[in-house]
Amino acid sequence: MLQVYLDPATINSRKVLAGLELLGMPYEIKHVNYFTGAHKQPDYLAINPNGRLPAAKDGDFALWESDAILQYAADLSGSDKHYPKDLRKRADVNRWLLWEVSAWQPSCYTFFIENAVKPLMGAPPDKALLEKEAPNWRQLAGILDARLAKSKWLAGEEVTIADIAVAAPMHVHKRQGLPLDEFPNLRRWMGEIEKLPCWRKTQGAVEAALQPH
Ligand SMILES: N[C@@H](CCC(=O)N[C@@H](CS)C(=O)NCC(=O)O)C(=O)O
Repeated sequence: MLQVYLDPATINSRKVLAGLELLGMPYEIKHVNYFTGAHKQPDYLAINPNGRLPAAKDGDFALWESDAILQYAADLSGSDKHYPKDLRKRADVNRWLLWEVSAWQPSCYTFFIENAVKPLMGAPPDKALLEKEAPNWRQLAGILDARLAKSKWLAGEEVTIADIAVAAPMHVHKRQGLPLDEFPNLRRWMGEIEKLPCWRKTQGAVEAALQPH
């Protein structure tokens, strides 16, 4: 069984948890406490030398990068529905995964740290940083909004691992202070994500992990 090393509070951990649930892949959670810095300790660094969450192990095979974990799990599960095998459909999903990790996640991450994590640790958000990031976030959200005007899910009429990966960076969007209401298609899609059993099932762990530390 896949072992996943994570803290459900974090964006990329939530992504892996919800993705595995979507795929119906069994997994065992090894909790690594983000707030106490357990991801910087030698035992975790031996699995992921980046000292970042999450990571996974399948037997003696260790894997890090959350989207790579999702792709691996999807291929293990053989799900054509959630990770299509058709060349163009798969390229479309892969495109959103790469965009998420290179552009979308770094932007959402600023709002996550400043508005969701820092208050839990008794630190004030950096307002100047948030203001600086806001136009970039709006530009990226506009790209998603335009795409989501055309179909129910990011890659068409089926929910794929791309939807989970792109939703994860805004998984606590209210706490993050993200202006979703300015983007009706994005707002509609996030509502659909929040109704998915895989999302709902992993929400409790997120809320529990986001208590004051
Ligand atoms: N590209 C990596 C990013 C991993 C990452 O940045 N994880 C965050 C939590 S969401 C983390 O562990 N941050 C701790 C740190 O940077 O020290 C992935 O997708 O797995």
